[in-house]
Parts: sequence; structure tokens; C-alpha cells
Amino acid sequence: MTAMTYETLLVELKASGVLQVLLNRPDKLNAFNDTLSFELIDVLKQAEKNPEVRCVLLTGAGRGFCAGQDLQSRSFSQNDSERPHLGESIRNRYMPIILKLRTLEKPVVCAVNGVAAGAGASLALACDYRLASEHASFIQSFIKVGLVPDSGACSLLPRLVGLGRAMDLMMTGRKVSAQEALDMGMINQLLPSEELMEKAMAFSQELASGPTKAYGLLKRAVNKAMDTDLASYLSYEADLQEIAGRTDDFKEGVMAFVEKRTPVFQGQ
Ligand code: T3D
Repeated sequence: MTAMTYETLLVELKASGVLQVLLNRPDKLNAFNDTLSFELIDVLKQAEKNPEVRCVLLTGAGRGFCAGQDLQSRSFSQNDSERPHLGESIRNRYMPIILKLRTLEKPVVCAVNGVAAGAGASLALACDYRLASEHASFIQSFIKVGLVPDSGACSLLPRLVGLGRAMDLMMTGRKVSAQEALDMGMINQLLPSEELMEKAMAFSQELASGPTKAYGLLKRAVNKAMDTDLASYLSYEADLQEIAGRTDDFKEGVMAFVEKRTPVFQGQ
């Protein structure tokens, strides 16, 4: 096991190839200040580069998952005429995180341990698979502070739950329980809180022992399919399958099938 040192994250690379990333500002429900944003960007870049990392598991410390932007760092005085440059904040801090989660060619699992609000909800939506505890909830808080849903919410949420439900959640900013999130397809699994991390780790380990390159290509294919016409997509899919077909894991998968045994994937 290898541990990496950050101020607002606890990061540990397990022998299984799972990189566990714990958002660690529990007294602020793990809200994003600048440090947390930049540290998360850094850790995702490390995950991309390090071949020992074969799955990322993201969760939060304490009773919250992530309460979105740290609003205390956005406080105004009564007659303040200054306004923050939120476009710059989104481009420099949130955009790299969401893009890296979607384009990282390794599975990313999210264990939502508590409330996920604003950009914290978007963070969970950008992961590949969401398990949530019964204490989790999801809030599109942006409208409550007069903002547009950001960090990919307007793209990701309607695809997961449908346009009508997404508009309801984004326009009202109402809290969605873990059960409702499961019912509408926002999360993949709902678990008792005491089982969340054990089950999330077991699932992450399963993914970490899988054909890593194929997971990566699968993510590339899905990203492309969401944004292109069918004919262009089908041609792109053929290119990706050409790459997958040349991996050792494909050879191992076919040999294991023919030899009637369980494949042992090396992520190559
Ligand atoms: O600025 C930009 O760069 C633009 C990008 C914007 C992206 C966004 O995410 S906008 C949306 C920002 N987030 C929110 O609006 C959520 C604000 N938080 C809440 O509405 C509530 O805290 C929750 C519904 C999430 C949880 O409520 P509850 O009652 O369980 O907890 P609490 O008592 O409100 O919070 C506990 C502590 O966490 C508290 O600190 P204290 O008083 O004990 O010292 C609270 O202030 C702190 N906290 C919670 N959320 C934030 C926060 N501190 C800073 N920023 C937060 N977002």
C-alpha cells in the first residue's frame, strides 16, 4: 500500500490497484476550496499516469460527501461592488476535474457517504458508477444561490434521469433521498451505511482486476457516442475495437474462454 500526502485529501494506493481518494474537509462537508480542487486535479493526473492504478474509488470523510463550492470563500460584504470571476473559477478548477473523470481511461467508482450538493453532486455524476449509503442525498443547490448548475450537471443529469426529472431537480433545488436517486437511475446501488465502503472497495477491486485497457476504450466509446451521429460513432467504434483486439487482455480473455477457466487480466 502506498499513501500520498495532501492537505485536503487522503489518498492511498492499495495492493489491489485501487486508488482510494477521500475528500477530507469533514467540518465543511468536504466543500471545494481552491486547495481541494487543485489537489483533486493533481491526484487524477497521477492516477492517469501510474500503471499501478487500475481503478479509482472516490468518497468523502465524515457525514458529507461534498457540499460543492466553499461558499465561505465567496462571501461578500453588504456594499461590496466587487464580483468574483466564476467563469475563470469553473475553467481552472471544476472543468479539469470533470473532464479528467470522464476521460480517465480507468474505471472511477464513487461511494456517496452523505450529502452531495452543487458541484459535489456533479462530482458524483461524473464518475462511472455510484454506490450510495442510505444517509446520502443529492441536491442541485446551484439555483438556491442564484447560479446555473455547473461542473457538467446540465449534461450529465438529464442523461441519467431524463430531461423532465432533471429540470425538476435543477429548477427546485430540492433534496433527493438515496432511495429516490436509486429509483430514478441517478445511482447504481443503495446500501446500508455500515456496508458502503466494504462493498464499494470489493466492487472497485473487481474492476481493478479487469481488462483495464478495454474499460478505458469503453469510456472513450461512450463519450464519443453521447456526442456524435450513429454513422460516425460506428466507424469510431471499429477503430477502438481494433486497439482492444491487440491487447494481451483480449488474448487472455479468449484463451481463458476456450480453456474453460477464469481469465487473469494484467491491464495490458
Ligand atoms: O464559486 C464558484 O467557483 C462557482 C461554482 C459553484 C459550484 C457550486 O457548488 S454552487 C453550490 C454551492 N453549495 C451549496 O450551495 C450547498 C451549501 N450547503 C448547504 O446547503 C447545506 O450545508 C447542506 C444541505 C449541504 C447540508 O446541510 P446540513 O444542515 O446537513 O449541514 P450544515 O449545518 O448546513 O453544514 C455543516 C457545516 O458545513 C457548516 O459549518 P459550521 O457552521 O458547522 O461551521 C456549514 O457552514 C458547512 N458547509 C456546508 N456547505 C458548505 C459549507 N461551508 C462552505 N461551503 C459550503 N458549500
